[in-house]
Parts: sequence; C-alpha cells; structure tokens
Amino acid sequence: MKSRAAVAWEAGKPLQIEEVDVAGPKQGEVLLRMVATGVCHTDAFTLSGDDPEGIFPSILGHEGGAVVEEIGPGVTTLKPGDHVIPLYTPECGQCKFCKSGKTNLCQAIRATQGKGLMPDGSSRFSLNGKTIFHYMGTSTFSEYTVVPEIAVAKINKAAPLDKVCLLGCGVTTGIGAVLNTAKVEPGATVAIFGLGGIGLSAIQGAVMAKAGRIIAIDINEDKFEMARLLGATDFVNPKKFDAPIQEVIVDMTDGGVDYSFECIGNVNLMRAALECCHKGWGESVIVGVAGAGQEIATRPFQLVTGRVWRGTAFGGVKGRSQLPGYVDQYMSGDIKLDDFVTHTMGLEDINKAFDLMHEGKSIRSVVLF
Ligand code: NAD
Ligand code: AHE
Ligand code: ZN
Ligand code: ZN
Repeated sequence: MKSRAAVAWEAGKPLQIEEVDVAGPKQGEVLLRMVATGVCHTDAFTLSGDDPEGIFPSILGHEGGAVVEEIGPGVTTLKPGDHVIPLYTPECGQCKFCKSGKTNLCQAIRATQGKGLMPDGSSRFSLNGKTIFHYMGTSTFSEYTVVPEIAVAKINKAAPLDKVCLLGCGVTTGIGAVLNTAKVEPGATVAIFGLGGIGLSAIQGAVMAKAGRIIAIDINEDKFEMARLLGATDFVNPKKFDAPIQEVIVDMTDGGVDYSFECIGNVNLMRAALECCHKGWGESVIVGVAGAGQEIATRPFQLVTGRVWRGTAFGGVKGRSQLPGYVDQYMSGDIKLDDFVTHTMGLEDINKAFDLMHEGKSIRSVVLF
C-alpha cells in the first residue's frame, strides 16, 4: 500500500514528505495506521548524524499513537481496530532479559531493529524499488507502519491517541527513570538536569514519588514555569554561576542530592549530575543519549565514596505489560500529558517540530495524520 511518510534521506538534511510503499505484515507482524506521533530529541539526535546506529534513508519516529489496520499470520494478541502504542523496547516475555525480572531491555529483535530491519532481516518500506529503513522498530513518521506483535502495547480505546502517544517515549521515560530506575523515596532531594519532555516528566515522577525537594536545572529559563507548575521547588540556570554547577547544587543541598537525572545528552553534565550527588548514597541516572565517540568521566573516588551511576532506557518500563497502566493513569488524572503538547502540526510541517525543539520553544510537538 501507499503511505505518506517523512523520509530522512541523509544526516543533517530536513525530512522529505514522500509517498512510500509499505508491504503488508508478515508472520508475527501488524500493520498500524498512525493517528499521531510526538517528536523526541532522539529523533533529532539520529537525524543529526550523531547516532552510531543511524541508517539512511529511513523513516524516523518512535512516539506514536496508532490503530491496528491489519494483522499478519500467527498474530494472536491484537486485532484490527485495537488502539496501540508501538514499542521501541519490545516485550517478548521469553528471552533471557524478559525473564530476568531485572530489566525491560528485551533483546528478542534488538539486532535487526538496530539495523533498521524487521526481525526477518528485510524492510517493509520502499520507494521506487529502493529500500527505506525502519527506525527503532517503530517508524512512526509514516501514516502506515509495520511492527512486530511483541512491539505493540494494546491500550484503552477511550484514551486520546494524540496525547497518549507521548507515553510511547518521553513521558514514560522521565517518570519511569524516577520510579523504576532510581526508586526515589518520599522526602528525597532530587536534581533534574534538562527540562525538555524527559526532564519535565522526571519532575512529574519525582512529585509522584513524594520527593521533598526537586531542583530543576536548565540554561533556558523559559522552561522554569512549566517545571514549577509540575512541582519543582528550586530553579537553577548554570549560566548564572561562575562555579561548576555540581558545586552550586552541593552548596544548596547540605552536601548533595539523593538522586539526580541527566536528561540532556551532554557528557559534561552527566559528570556534573553524578558529582552533585551526596557522598555515601547519592545516585545519578543517565537518561540523555550522547553522540558517537563521546564518553563519560569522573574520578573513581566519586564512586568509591558511595555515589552510584545508573542509566535507563524507556524508564525501565516493560511496554506490553506495564504501558497500558500508564495510559490508565493518564485517564484517571494521575499522569499529566496535555500540557506537554505545546505544538501540533500536519506531517507536511514536521520539520517545524525539529526547528521548535532546537530553538527551545517546544516541549513536545505532536504530528497529527
Ligand atoms: P529536549 O530537547 O526537549 O530537552 C533538552 C533540554 O535540555 C532543553 O530544555 C535544553 O534547554 C536543556 N539543555 C540543553 N543544554 C543544556 C545545558 N548545557 N545545561 C542545562 N540544560 C541544557 O530533549 P528531550 O526530548 O527531553 O530529550 C532529552 C534527552 O533524553 C535527549 O538526549 C534524548 O535523546 C534522551 N532520551 C533518552 C531516552 C531513554 O530512554 N534513555 C528516552 C527519550 C529521550
Ligand atoms: N542508538 C544509540 C543509542 C540510542 C539510545 O540509547 N536509545 C535509547 C532510547 S532513546 C529514546 O528516545 C534506548 O532505548 N537504548 C537502548 C537500546 O537498546 O537501544 C547508540 O548509541 O547506538
Ligand atoms: Zn524518545
Ligand atoms: Zn524479550
């Protein structure tokens, strides 16, 4: 079938709207009709050329809300008409990782997914006979996309797909980083570096965890108002201080924070986020994604003296079994999404979403199909 899609032809170039060919779902796959998709910083990261796994031409996008259009042979848990969120972290329930009880990082299809291919090693997208690659197993910047059954969370049909699409990445990641990865406890002091869709969601998670103090850090002070509305208690612009930001936070907090979250993708701030943690117990979670070749550094003494470095993907959430519950929490008012959608646009204007992100003007742009 034909599908309107935003194609990333090469790194660093705007996406181009094309009418691509989409092959039908094969064994264990489903065809989805996208209703809405958020644009996450990771899409911009891959488009920039910094992602070692970036492949071109490809169809980016991984924060979708969709309806099942058609199911392939062998699919048993989904049917046409189901409302779903595609999962870049699938959940097969069978692999060593799924069974470990220790991680959400299902590896059943990770190898092919990283090569821009479906599990059988081929792509469902093409244009004039030329292969277009998938992205993160989801490719939500297309009206129609094909995904494996294990990479689909079936959700409440009453939920608005143009809002709950944000649970496909950003909001779930931020909340999950706090609740699942760090397991912040009531009364804790928390520092959040970067107040985009992820960092603001981490603030939301910190409020859910009943953190006592939530320090919001960003160089764009326009982000502070929403951080305050969500429940942040302190606001810090590192540009306003001569001292390294970790020293500033340590001085503000009687020796450092209990938990910090790096939600930017900057290795220098990953170091600062670790080093602003309290001696003996402070834990720092890396959420931001850094480019090819970049590495983190700190004095080992920081760890010897009890600070802990962790990382998280998709907030540690298992998509098929746990994401529907996040949707229900939105429906019951316990998770906020509406205010995160600062801009909406048609697919033809998707490049505007990237411009708004780079200009620091949006939290999330949502593309409506
Ligand atoms: P975003 O662009 O919306 O927000 C980033 C924020 O960081 C902005 O508010 C910006 O002003 C701020 N910032 C930039 N440089 C800064 C600096 N030097 N000091 C302080 N603040 C600074 O991005 P996002 O969509 O919220 O994504 C944030 C990061 O999280 C990205 O690296 C993204 O790739 C990553 N991410 C990771 C996961 C995961 O599963 N680990 C999931 C989603 C996104
Ligand atoms: N491909 C990159 C890493 C990108 C990355 O870390 N992706 C996160 C999700 S970001 C969502 O916005 C993730 O899930 N990572 C775990 C995984 O298996 O990809 C690289 O550096 O190669
Ligand atoms: Zn994302
Ligand atoms: Zn698995």
